[in-house]
Amino acid sequence: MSRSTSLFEAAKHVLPGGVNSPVRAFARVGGHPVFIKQSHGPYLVDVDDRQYIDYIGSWGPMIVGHCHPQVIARVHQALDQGLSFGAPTEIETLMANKVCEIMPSIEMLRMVSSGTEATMSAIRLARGFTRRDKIVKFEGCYHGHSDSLLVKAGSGALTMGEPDSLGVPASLAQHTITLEYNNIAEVEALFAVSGSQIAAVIVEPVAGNMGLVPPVPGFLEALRAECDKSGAVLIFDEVMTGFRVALGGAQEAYNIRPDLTTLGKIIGGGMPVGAFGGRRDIMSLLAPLGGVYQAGTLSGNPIAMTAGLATLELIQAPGFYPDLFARTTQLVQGLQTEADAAGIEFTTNQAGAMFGFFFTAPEVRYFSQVMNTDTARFNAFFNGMLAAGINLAPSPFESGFVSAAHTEADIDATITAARTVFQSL
Ligand code: HOZ
Repeated sequence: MSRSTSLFEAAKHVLPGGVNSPVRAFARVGGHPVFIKQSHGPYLVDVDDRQYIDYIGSWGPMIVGHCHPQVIARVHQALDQGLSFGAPTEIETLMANKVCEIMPSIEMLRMVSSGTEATMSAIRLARGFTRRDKIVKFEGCYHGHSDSLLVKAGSGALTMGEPDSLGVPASLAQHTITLEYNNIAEVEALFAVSGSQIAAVIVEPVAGNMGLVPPVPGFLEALRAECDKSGAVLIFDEVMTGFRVALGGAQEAYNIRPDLTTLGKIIGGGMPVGAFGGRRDIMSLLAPLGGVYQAGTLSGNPIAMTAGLATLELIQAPGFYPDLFARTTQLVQGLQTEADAAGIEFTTNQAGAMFGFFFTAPEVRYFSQVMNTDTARFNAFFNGMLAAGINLAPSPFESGFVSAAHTEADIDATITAARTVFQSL
């Protein structure tokens, strides 16, 4: 029995499903998760001393690669000063200034400890600002696990086959209206009837929790226009796409200015961090300035701020994004070529340094298409790649992430492994 297998058995006695986040349990793909003991650059090493080329990147944060020496050195320095003070520190302002500089739609920022906190708080703020209750989200988009947002959700919720969670009061879920992602007509029809009741539209501007699905031309523009007309707050959930699909996130890549933005992952450089920010008039309603309450013991934690700020400084290096995006394109094109050569129905999506792939022929733009892909084939591909030392997300409903540490040789090795696996399907 491998050490991973025995650790998983032990974990199941004390952790529900043996994990602290459902998708890690491999329920969707079968088999047992590998337990990781260390990482470096683009690689993970498991407890049985097997090395993997990693395309999860801790689900997005590790954009400069694992254990980047500059990030680690800065964190070591910060550790010597103390782990947490529960009082303001200078680095929180440095971080806020850096984010406002990179994303000009953000005029003020509040740091929190996770993406879920960021989206939950942004929704409360939008409701407080508009004095309205209803929110709009899109099927298959995932905005963390707060009650209002765990309705027809993506990511782990889809993995478990339960897009609606037990425990969410129906009286609360009724305020969440769910529309089809990329369906402009549906958005316009809803706002024509109910626009004046809607507090906020929250969207992953590039959907990353039903696989990767980019917005069709005009979709994000339509959201902006309808929010402008109705007075609803447009929230871009850029927890995944922030600093990932462009330095300035999807709002830069697609040139749409949201009212509020939620962030996580890269902004923490691998530490538990989230943030939300945006228009000064909206953010000014947040306690202690205004009547919308939000707080957190570890918010703005100095170690997390240090790891995040070090990462944000590294990604501003000239040439960082062109190289990263070229590597991602090399990967998706290589996978497509090998699938075609093996006669497998397969399609890929890419947004900057994020990618997705689906076992189906047509281009994927809608949630219903995602749900009609060949997930049995995905499972076989995933397990074949894992056996070959390639770590992909263990679900067809997640995205992949490339880091600046991935070399051309790493991508070539991945494509070579995929050739053999495709031929075996
Ligand atoms: N829900 C996140 C992925 N979309 C995080 C999964 C995890 O960390 O296990």
